[in-house]
Amino acid sequence: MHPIAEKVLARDTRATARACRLADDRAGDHAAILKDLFPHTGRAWVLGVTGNPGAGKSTLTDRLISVFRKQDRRVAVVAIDPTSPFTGGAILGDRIRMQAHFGDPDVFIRSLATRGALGGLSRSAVDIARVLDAWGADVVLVETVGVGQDELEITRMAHTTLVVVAPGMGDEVQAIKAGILECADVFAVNKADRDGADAAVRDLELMIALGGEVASASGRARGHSAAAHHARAVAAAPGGSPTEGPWEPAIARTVATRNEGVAALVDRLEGHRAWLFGTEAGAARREERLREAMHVQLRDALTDAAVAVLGPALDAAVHAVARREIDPYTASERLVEAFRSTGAFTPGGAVAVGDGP
Ligand SMILES: Nc1nc2c(ncn2[C@@H]2O[C@H](COP(=O)(O)OP(=O)(O)OP(=O)(O)O)[C@@H](O)[C@H]2O)c(=O)[nH]1
Ligand SMILES: [Mg+2]
Repeated sequence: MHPIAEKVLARDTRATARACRLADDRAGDHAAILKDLFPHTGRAWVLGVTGNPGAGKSTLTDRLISVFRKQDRRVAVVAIDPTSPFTGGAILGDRIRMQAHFGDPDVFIRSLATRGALGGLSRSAVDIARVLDAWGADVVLVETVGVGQDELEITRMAHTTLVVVAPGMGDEVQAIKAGILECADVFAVNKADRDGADAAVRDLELMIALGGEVASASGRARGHSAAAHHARAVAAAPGGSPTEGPWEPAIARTVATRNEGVAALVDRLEGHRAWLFGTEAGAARREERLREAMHVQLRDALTDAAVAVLGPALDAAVHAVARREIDPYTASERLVEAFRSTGAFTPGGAVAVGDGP
């Protein structure tokens, strides 16, 4: 086993930070380390926390850390700095807001800057969450701003996605626009000490109801049905056993700064976890997510392999398309043909993964 992987499993903080950095940079032995760690992952509950800049994600995350620590769970936080004009100082802000937990050996906080490369951020976040899972985190909180493509990919990797909404910020509308409903398992209407919280809750309830109807109409019952309501009520009940049926997003009101509503929020989150891990519908959801993740992994791996093999041919194709000598569709088809003919791609052999025939 790679020495860094060994140290991560021994809960060495410095080696864990190092492994995170290597995974983020895709540098050094990152692939070997991740492969060695993978068999030791799968225990952690990955909880995504997303929402608009300033909605209160970090303040709420800090409260959640406290709740989980009281339950003697190990907590890891991946705070993603989008380096956007709105949140230029997010890393510093996050550090300040979570500093109470910095000396705690059972809390690991890691900030992650956005990479330029397409999909780089979500790739890094997935890998770092795996490192922290192997480190022994019971809960991995992934805080990410907003609703861009990267963020949507990150919410797909989370088991449970918490969307933090603050009243009067236009969040609600934003949420609908970005299709965040697809990803939201629980909404926190934070800053409930401010005007507009009731309206935000109503908007979300309406949105969830409409989302359910649209989904039912298209055959993917995600329901506003009585059964779904029942499932939600039972699943969200503390100590109650989850019931089969689709998950309907739950809503909690919080005032993160005053630590109000946090227990109820945790109940909703735990309700989703119970549903995800305790029902057939939840198992189906997990398999669907895993399949999506495999597709992304495969796409990346295939692209890397093809680019490595086709380098000059790819450049030539780009130039030819730019000069309108060939259309991009035909060019892509020819590149795929060329890649196949190199033998780098051998359908029979290359897919022989797992138990075999
Ligand atoms: N009134 C009120 N203010 C809050 C509440 N929660 C957070 N805030 C304040 O809102 C501001 C932003 O909080 P953060 O927790 O940094 O928000 P964030 O979503 O993490 O922000 P970014 O990471 O920059 O996107 C801070 O000044 C908090 O003190 C709340 O429930 N009520
Ligand atoms: Mg923050």
